[in-house]
Amino acid sequence: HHHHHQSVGIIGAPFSKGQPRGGVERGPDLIRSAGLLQRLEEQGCAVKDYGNLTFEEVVDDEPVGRVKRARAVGSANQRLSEAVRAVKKDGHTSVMLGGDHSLAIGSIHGHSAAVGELSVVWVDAHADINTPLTSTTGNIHGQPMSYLLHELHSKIPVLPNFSWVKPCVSAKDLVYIGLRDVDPGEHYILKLLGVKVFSMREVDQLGVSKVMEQTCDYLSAKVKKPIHLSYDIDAIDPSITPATGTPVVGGLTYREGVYITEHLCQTGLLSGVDLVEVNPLRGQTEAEAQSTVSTAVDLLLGCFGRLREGNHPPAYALPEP
Ligand code: 6HN
Ligand code: MN
Ligand code: MN
Ligand code: MN
Repeated sequence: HHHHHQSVGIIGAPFSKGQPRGGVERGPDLIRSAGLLQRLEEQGCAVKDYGNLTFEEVVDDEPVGRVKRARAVGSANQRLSEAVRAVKKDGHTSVMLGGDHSLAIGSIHGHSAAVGELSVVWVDAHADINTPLTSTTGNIHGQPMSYLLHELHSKIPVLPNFSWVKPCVSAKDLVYIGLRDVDPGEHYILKLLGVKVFSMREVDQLGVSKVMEQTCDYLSAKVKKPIHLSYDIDAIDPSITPATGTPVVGGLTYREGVYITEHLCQTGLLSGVDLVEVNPLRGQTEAEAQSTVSTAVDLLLGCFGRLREGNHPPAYALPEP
């Protein structure tokens, strides 16, 4: 039985400066407009909306080496970290609606600051583990995991507005699912640190149910840590979720994508969730933007108890004639 009836605390993070494309800052409001809160309540969750964060204007945010807009990204994530920490202290499962994936820095940092050591499940076409020095694009949304891992601490240069970031995740507590566009430096890091990776090849080979079984066996081998799920919408195949900044062919089906959330929900360990990189301006048509947003909503509903077989409230009683 898996009726956890969790309480969910939602934080909107309309931020796009971890990458160059405008529009991703509209994600939080679009996902809310598609009915996320009502539908979570209908399936028995207590929901508190903490609203959207506001971010300070940063002037003269010149590149630091190759890294773009470090000051803005550092400062936004510091705010987000405090906000997620507060949501966790209030007793909710945190849901961070992005925004671009650089926001995982603050979301995971704040989550860990509140609850201690975490398991991280990163569902993405990309590994987002470039260091500022391996990145070829300079976009921080391709780098967040590098700032968070203890094992990479000595490889991270000092960046303005990043001094608050303390590594808080161990490589053995991280699992990737859905990878299919990994840079050479990232691939080297994944091998060097022995990170558990289920790329699309393993999804093909094993099927999503074995991938999730092995993910959870691996993560709970020693102690069961709270799980942080960082879900990049570009993990899903762009035929379903085209409205995103860095689409990659050959992704998860809608059903595989939802299955991942259902399985993690049933562990009872899901403690924080990110849903990032929904960018309505990257859709060719209104319908493409809509299918991307509605898939994002369905992934979040799956995280909080929605079952495809159907659900009913615990107190449901048949009407008497
Ligand atoms: N994302 N590996 C590329 C880079 O710029 O470092 C792509 C990153 C994509 C990031 O989708 O969150
Ligand atoms: Mn029950
Ligand atoms: Mn991605
Ligand atoms: Mn990503």
